[in-house]
Amino acid sequence: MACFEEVVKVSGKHPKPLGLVLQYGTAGFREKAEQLDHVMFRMGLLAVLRSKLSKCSIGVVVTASHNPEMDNGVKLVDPLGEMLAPAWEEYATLLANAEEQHLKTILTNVVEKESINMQEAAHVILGRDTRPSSLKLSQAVIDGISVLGGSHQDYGLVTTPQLHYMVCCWNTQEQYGTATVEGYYKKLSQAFIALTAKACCSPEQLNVDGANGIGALKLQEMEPYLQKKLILKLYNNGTSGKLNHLCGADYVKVGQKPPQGLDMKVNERSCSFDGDGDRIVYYYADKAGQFHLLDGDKIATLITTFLMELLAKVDLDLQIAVVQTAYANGSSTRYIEEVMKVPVHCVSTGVKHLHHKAQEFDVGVYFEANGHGTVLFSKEAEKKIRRMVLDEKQSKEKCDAAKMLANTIDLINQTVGDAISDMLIIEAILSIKGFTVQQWNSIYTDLPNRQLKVKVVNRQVISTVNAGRRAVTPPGLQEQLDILVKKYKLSRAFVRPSGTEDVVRVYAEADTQSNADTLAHKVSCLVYELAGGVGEKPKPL
Ligand code: G16
Repeated sequence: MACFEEVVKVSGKHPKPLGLVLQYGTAGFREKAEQLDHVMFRMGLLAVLRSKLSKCSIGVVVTASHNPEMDNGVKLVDPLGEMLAPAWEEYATLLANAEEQHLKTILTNVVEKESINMQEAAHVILGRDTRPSSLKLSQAVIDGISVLGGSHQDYGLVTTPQLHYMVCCWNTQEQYGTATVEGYYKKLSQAFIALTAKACCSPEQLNVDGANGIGALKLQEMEPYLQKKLILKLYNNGTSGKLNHLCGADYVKVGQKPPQGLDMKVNERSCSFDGDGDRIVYYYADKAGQFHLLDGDKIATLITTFLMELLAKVDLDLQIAVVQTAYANGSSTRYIEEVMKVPVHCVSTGVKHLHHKAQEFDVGVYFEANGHGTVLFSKEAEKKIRRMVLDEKQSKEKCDAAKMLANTIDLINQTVGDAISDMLIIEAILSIKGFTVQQWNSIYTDLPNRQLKVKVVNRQVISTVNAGRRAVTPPGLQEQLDILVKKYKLSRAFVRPSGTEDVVRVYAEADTQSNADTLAHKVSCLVYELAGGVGEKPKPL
């Protein structure tokens, strides 16, 4: 194909480091920023092909989210704001790893396999996080888009979920919302104000740790639209600290401790965003100084409780379900299934898997324990709810409940987990129910747990089945892990290779914190010994 000759020429400006092999992982490519220029260029190319095929705008986000500042990454966003289709993840990996001389062949194969009409127009929507490397890398994406004749709209600095929202707005002719950052602020803040109009109490100040990232910038921009209906105190806003360093949702969740730089008074509720604003966790410290974390599982439980109450009132026969991953605390799963009587489904780590599963229900609530999640309403469910709002024959109670559900639908970013949107829905629920963060926390008690990371030579030597809960390789690992787990009460543990960092993740829970810590440490040692650990052997906690 003639246009690919030009691609090969321009590709010379974005050379692939010889022998570098990367994989489209849990959330796209993640690597040290200096290794990614060629990947960005090639993802620009791929986005154009995907856009030609779908006849829709395709999104590209330059971010490495929770990873350290020196990393970067890229992921493609499909027409309705969802994650890229799995078959295309494979194309992305092939394209990223192709040596220069094979680039043309790989592109031609994709075009032929997918029967892409190269005469179609292509449009790509671009956004990036605040990493110092992101601007230059997004320019490489634009080079890729341009060389294949695609047009683009660069939204510049936006949170990842804002970019997902824009893609959905573009492809629904703005039925989902206005495709501007202001449109996003207006849509969410109007829904928040309407939803909380009859709230029984106005909540006290909320501390927000912005992870020194884009979420902090965007929350500051949004604040005026909230018309003082929510009082926020922003910390780690990026003016001095480093992105995700000693702060942010991942630091708080994994370390089970508050971020640095946040002044937390006794019992005051606080929350942390991650580096690209798609995750959120809440927490507080009690009088005794004990830290209490309200993670994605607690968020899912709060939101599901609220939705169940409204769904019971509207009585529309809508099926609700919760989707979690192996990291979900055992107590949360038990509470949702046994006390709330809501079905729970467990899928592999990665929002793409949760999102997909949640689409099967009228109302699908999905949250990873790390605070990444949202709620999906099927088109049919949304229609029924909106119809009830306008139906004058219905009782006032039904109508009011339907209105609250409709406002909830508008407040939730249904394209992907969104820290800002999730924060607003949580704050709305707390004020409508008159709940303190302590009351929310007491819905159920988490089983003590610990997450650790182990460095190995090649993390792909560990492969897993059953949504990441059982390791099939290396031989013997799972059997020995099972023996360890049996030694502790209420215990569970698993290992899996991370899809975003060069580590193996270890998760353990047990009846006491000390047992969870010991189990996690012993499992880490197993991984170190059987999966080729590098550096020092894991030390006890
Ligand atoms: C990404 C994904 C999440 C996933 C997390 C960790 O989060 O979007 O779904 O839970 O990585 O994945 P892994 O354990 O495979 O490293 P983020 O916030 O970094 O985009």
